[in-house]
Amino acid sequence: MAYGIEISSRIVGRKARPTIWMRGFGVGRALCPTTSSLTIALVGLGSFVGLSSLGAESFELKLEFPPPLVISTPAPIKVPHLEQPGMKPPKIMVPSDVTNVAAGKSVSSSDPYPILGEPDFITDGDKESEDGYYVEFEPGLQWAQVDLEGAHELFAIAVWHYHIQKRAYHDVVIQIADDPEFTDGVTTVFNNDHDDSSGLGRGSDPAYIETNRGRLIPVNRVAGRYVRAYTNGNSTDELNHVVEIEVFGRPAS
Ligand SMILES: [Ca+2]
Ligand SMILES: [Ca+2]
Repeated sequence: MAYGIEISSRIVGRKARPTIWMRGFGVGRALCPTTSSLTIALVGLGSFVGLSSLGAESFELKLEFPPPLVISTPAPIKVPHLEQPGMKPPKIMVPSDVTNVAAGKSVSSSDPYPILGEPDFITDGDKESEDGYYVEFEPGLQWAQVDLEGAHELFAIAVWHYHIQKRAYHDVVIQIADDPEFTDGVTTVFNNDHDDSSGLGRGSDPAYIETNRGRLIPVNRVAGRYVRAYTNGNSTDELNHVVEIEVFGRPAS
């Protein structure tokens, strides 16, 4: 596998910071994140029962991962309902016309002036987690919200919060809605707020340790235009971070 060095300049707060990293061109992503953020692997057709309604062609959704780079000092993770590390992600079959419809879309947030970064980092296709790649929101329950710019039929959502340290985020809640205020057609597709401290309702999903693989969440063909992702601090500090959100779907017919 050949390697190349790419040099770019990232904005950190108001300062431009040069960043150098290596990536594998052999199996890594191409240079255009909007076309390469999703890789779909062909799976033997007909080997999955109950998918005929998806159409003649269905594929297993495969995420593309940034390099596994854990460089921050370890910190205790004292979280109840913590999932065992190394759990396999769900296998999700999608029709062939499904793409990452969040790529390049506009992002708003509950914290209008992030401590670090810009909300648009969340849909820019970069999933590394070093300084300059994540948005940092103030303490408390915060959300970031992607506008898909039209109703879509959704099959999966993937979220990367911060993965250069092993940590778990509190009150991870992912919702889909028809309106930007989240009052119309709200569907919760992930909720690990076990004690309802968020006020969004008690969730039964487990807390989990962040890795470069993010979190892949199945969505059962929910229709909606907006995707909102909440957190309320993490096992290391009270701050909130998001590196990337991917939303896999197709325009609603
Ligand atoms: Ca990003
Ligand atoms: Ca909670």
